Amino acid sequence: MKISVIVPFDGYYHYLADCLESIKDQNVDDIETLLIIDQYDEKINEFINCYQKYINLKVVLAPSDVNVAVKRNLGLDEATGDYVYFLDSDDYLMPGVFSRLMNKASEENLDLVMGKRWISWFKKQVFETMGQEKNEELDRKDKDRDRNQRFVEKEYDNEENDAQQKIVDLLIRSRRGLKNVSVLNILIRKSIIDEHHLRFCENFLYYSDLSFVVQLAQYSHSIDQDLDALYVKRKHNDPINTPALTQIKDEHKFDEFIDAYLHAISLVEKENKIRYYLDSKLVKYYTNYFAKRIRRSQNDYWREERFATMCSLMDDVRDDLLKKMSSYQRKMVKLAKNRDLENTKRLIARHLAKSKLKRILKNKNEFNKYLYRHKYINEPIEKNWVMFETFMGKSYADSPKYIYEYLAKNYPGRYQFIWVLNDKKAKIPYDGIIVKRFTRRYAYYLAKSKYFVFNIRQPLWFRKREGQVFLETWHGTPLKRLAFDQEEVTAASPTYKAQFYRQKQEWDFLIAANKFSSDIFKSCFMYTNGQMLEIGYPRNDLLYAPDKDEIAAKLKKKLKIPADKKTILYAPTWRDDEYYGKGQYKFKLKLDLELMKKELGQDYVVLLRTHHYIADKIDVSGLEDFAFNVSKYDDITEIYLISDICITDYSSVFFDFANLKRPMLFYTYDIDKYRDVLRGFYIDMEKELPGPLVYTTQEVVDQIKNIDEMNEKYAQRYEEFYDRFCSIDDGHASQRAVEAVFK
Ligand code: C2G
Repeated sequence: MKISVIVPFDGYYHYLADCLESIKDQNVDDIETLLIIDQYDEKINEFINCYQKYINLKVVLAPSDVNVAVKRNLGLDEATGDYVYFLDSDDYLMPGVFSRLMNKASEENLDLVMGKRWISWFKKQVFETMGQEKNEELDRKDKDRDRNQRFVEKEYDNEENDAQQKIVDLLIRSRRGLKNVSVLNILIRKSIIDEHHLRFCENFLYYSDLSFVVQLAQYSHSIDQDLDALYVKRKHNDPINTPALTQIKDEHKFDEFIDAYLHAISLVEKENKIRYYLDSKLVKYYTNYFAKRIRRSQNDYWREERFATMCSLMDDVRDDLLKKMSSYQRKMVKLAKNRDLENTKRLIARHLAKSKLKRILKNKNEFNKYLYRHKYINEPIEKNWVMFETFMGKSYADSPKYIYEYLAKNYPGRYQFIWVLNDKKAKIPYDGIIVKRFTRRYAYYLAKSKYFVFNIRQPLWFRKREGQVFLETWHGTPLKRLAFDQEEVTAASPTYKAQFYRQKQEWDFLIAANKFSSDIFKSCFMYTNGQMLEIGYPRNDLLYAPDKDEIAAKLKKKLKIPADKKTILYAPTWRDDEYYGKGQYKFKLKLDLELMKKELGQDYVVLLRTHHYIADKIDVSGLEDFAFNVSKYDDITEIYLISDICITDYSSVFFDFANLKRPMLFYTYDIDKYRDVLRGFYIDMEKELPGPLVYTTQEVVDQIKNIDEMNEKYAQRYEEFYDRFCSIDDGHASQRAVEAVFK
């Protein structure tokens, strides 16, 4: 039994490797892969040459710039298998898909065998290393997940009628909305396609699957599903630069959607159950999605021509279908049949208000957002209010702290300061008002302050008003690839590129500590809208303070660190793929503290400092006189002052610590994964860092025991590193920031 796998290539090369690799991993002989491309170029040739060694890969050249439907049809023209299978070039398969589907098809002599679709943001390598448990958790959370389960568990008998019901259930009914009716991950008996001359409708760019699937449902006689045959449908996490078809915002999509629906229903009798489910999905589309457009769209087109179109479609909705709908849906259809726009608008407003109220009552933050949007934002902006936030209100630290102190000291009485701090008992100098993040007062100050000094991104629901000024300080010179420079986002918030794009547009000023950062920020944040302040880091001003030694001595005392011991700071960063949830990352200490104490305890103590994303607590019990957990201490810059040596990994910590010209080591036990799978770096760590990369605690110990040798070895590199990354810092960056922003 032979399968023809039809892969229309969409031009995004970095997805293609996973796709072809996953076909190779299937380890099934009788497969031909038809890759339909619209041009030969060097890159595609490379792929072809590489994969032709492993799989039976045939390339079909399509005319340039044709849509998916044309490409799939070309694939069908060339297919010689007993079954065909559609796989998109940006998706990939888990091992065993073909053998599972083929076994089922041949054992039960089926026309169609479906697998399961699993929606994921992650590339193959990451998805595979996440483990079954994590994937299942993601699957449960994913709203778009395949809902076939309940139909698979449903009992069907073998009567023709029931077989037909099962086909319609699995192919159409189980999909969320008409737009998700799809040919993907189905083994399709080729003779059905040939006998009925099935082809994709080439007029459609976005919705060509619908009528093809409707015809499959009509002409097939048997179907089954194997939920272990996993097809990973990849969401693109850069909808700005590499959008998937579903992410493209196109004014004509609606018209095509309606045309595709009309085409699909023209293929079936009015009484056919396929029509029933298509209509049921159309009513849901109208009442759930289209209704919002009637209410909210700036464009009257939705209330005029498009409303008229929907009304005429609602005329044909059958009464037996309406009986199964909710009362809101029934009323909507009735009003549409009467062409009553005014009452439709009222009904939608009531319906949306009700669901909003439910949301608000469930969650206090929602109410605060509501006040922000509907009340506070209409009040005047207070032109001397300045709002500061670092690390989501977790600490009084980083550049906003130093800018605040400079402003408060040098312009007494001129400004009203608001600090976002989640700890109500926090104490800060000068007379800043403290507000907790996402509270009602937070929403109030967010709407009315004139100035903002934040070191991470602003909340997604913030809308900068005319007259407000946003200074983004960011929080480190970039080592790890960021935002749009990241090929893939592996972290817990994969939508972050799309969010970033909108948020960075509100930044009037962005601080870069050095030229290296400003060059990178332009590309990684696509930051061209505001003003780059290449002025050094305000947070590093303290490292040049004339009284820094006294400050250090006081802090050492306050933290009860023995004055006669030297200190080793260990400040690692977080790992993108190891998390409990958004902003809640795992961390397992890989330094052997017992060994360090045994070998170095005579002269040194260790300060342990986890990144603010880390939810795990480090256990130092039994080693209290050697290891001090300083993770809760607000400002790491102050900690630098009391650290004689710094051990870090891929954290921007080292760019700042280098200002002190003290020794550094890089404990990079997982560098290959971090660099090659998770992030990628902007510099070559092996060649450019001002200290050794070490991989075991023993190596850490050895380097520290021979610290003079190490310093000598890296002296030249340290100088170069300092010149490149620290030379603007001189203790006056806060002043420069204030002069640029608060003119
Ligand atoms: N930090 C800290 N303790 C750590 C690690 C980091 O206090 N153990 C602080 C430092 O000020 C550091 C900042 O958090 O500069 C950012 O941390 P990174 O480890 O560099 O990671 P990330 O938050 O991903 O920011 O351009 C910089 C990047 O965005 C990195």
